[in-house]
Amino acid sequence: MLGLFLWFFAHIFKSGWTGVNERTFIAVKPDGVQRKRVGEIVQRFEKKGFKLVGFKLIQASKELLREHYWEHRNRPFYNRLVTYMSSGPVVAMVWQGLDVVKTGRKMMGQTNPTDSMPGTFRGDFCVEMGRNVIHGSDSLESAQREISLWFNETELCYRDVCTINWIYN
Ligand code: D4T
Repeated sequence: MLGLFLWFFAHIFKSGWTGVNERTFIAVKPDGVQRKRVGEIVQRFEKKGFKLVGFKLIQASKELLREHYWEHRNRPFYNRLVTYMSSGPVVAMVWQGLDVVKTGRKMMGQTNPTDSMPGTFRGDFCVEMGRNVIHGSDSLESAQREISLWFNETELCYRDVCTINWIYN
């Protein structure tokens, strides 16, 4: 019941999605799952201090992926991207914390792994743009759209963590 209330609150009042309650959608792509990078990706988000709110292994349908990458529908790589993303299961996650959208993107690195610094997921785990291991929302608006697309409200866990005062002042 509390979860339902918080979900409505977050959707109606944007402030519910900001500050320490900011959330982002992160997905380990099929290559990342096959190459066993899930554990390390989860570990780095946990080590950083972010809170895991949603997590599932899912074989995404092409319909879901076309919707997810709708902004790229007219780009030449769109069909190839949808095929790649549907080629195996994806680990879909929601992470929460202060500035998690921006920080998540920094942790990922650039779209092209060649431009990604060592220490980032794409800098460390992959070499080609068409197999770049991880997705992360690029704005608060994208995060909200993607979280509602991939998760329903009952799959998200709003919970307190006892380390909060050791992460935020
Ligand atoms: P995603 O959305 O997967 O997190 O990647 P980015 O946010 O870093 O990059 P994007 O939306 O511009 O691209 C989405 C996805 O398409 C692949 N891609 C991209 C590709 O195969 N060829 C291309 O020329 C571009 C620009 C890689 C990521």
